[in-house]
Amino acid sequence: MQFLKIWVEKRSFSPGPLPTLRSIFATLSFCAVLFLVLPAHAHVGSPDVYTQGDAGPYKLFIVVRPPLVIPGVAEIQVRAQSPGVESITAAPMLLTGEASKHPPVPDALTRSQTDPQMFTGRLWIMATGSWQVRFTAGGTQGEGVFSVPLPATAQGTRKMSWGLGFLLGVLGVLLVLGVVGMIGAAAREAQLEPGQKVSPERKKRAYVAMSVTFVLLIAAVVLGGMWWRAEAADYSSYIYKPLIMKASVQSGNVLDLRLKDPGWLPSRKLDDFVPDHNHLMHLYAIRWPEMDVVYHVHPQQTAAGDFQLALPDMAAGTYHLYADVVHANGFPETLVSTLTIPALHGRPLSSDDSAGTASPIGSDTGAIYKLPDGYTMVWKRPAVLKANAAEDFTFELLDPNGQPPKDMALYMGMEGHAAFVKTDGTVFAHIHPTGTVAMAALMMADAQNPGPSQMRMDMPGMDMSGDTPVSNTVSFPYGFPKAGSYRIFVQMKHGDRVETGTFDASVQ
Ligand SMILES: [Cu+2]
Repeated sequence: MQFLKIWVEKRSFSPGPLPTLRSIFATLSFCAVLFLVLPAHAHVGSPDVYTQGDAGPYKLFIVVRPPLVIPGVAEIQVRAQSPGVESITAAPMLLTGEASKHPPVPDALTRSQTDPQMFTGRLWIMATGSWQVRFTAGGTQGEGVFSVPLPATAQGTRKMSWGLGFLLGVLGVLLVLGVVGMIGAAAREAQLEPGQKVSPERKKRAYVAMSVTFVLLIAAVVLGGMWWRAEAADYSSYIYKPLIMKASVQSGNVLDLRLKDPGWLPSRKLDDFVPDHNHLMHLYAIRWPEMDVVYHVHPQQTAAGDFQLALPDMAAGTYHLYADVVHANGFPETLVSTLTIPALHGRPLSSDDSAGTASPIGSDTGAIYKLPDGYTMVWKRPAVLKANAAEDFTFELLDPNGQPPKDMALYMGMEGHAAFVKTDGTVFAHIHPTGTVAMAALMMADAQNPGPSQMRMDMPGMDMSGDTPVSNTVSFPYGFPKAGSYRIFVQMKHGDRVETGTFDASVQ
């Protein structure tokens, strides 16, 4: 199991030579008010984990909102979708390595007074790395366990607001002047009897004391500023930076994707990817800005940090590329690039590769999407879509007679795949019936759970056996990270054909 190396980096807040100052810095950084949001790992701009799965006999819908800074507090919401759940506990631990074998004492989640199916809690995540949260549900049908992978990284630096900075600045100046004044008064008058006059000698002594104090205080402020900036620079080197991906088309219409590490955790590698639902890399190419052509293809690794793909026929234009990979420790990343190409005549689509076309964004596609072969895909669309609200996005595929197709099939082991993409390009999330978690990471977490594997035939939308008939309805647990316009690409398979439905969503 040597390849299952962990990366956990002790952050600068771990005990160091200046524990007190460091803890003050940590506290201040939590208290600051504004923050900058930078790219999030696993998906783009969509760090929250939405997932559903079975803890033994109980079906759970889980939302984990990771902290913006590490160490930090992850917010947890669990909705029990089965009756009989009486208690849920949660324990954070690493996904791989020795530490994953020694779970900490779990925290009990709080059951809502008004909604007994709802449980909430908060968990400290102490270090950057590939984590999991192990949920144990207890109730009338006994106990069950479900573990959720949680990639934890510092995603940004909190910035102090102008108002708070100004207020603290004024208070600081008052503090310096106050101390100088007090030292001056002490040197001048402390040893005088009441009513005695101050001699010129004492006045002189007071001026000297005040000058020395002022110089010392200014030196302290300057040195403190230098220390603060050094700490901030040290911390910012731990803020997550995705691998850089450079895309080019080589002779023979071969797409070449070259990965480069911009520097982040020294332990991140370019050659430790593991397959996630059959492939090392899942690449979505979306024509931009129209978002009217989408490819879901699977480049092959040709060397460490190099992926290649013989391109299919492609329409001319600029494409946004989103490539999902998973490291050996279960840490997923989405790599982003753009590519501008003339019309290409390539190979026919084969294997798990698929493509779809739609009308350009701006013309709402509605809730019923008519596919070119007479089939339709229907979105059971809620009346209102709200940012950060956990939702089951449910889609149904119907044949030209409006009936469930008789030849429904799994597409890469699952009932469906969906990509949620914000029209301004700031959000991309590749989702499955199990939610936002990477399948490879979910399987690693599941393998460690006590008792029988939860990765069974009734895992939402998954069937490894191929025996059970595949449903023509698929649900994706997800929540839009912010308000705005999104396009959702949904893929389902019948026979040999992968259907790509396109839906537009306006989120409040
Ligand atoms: Cu997928």
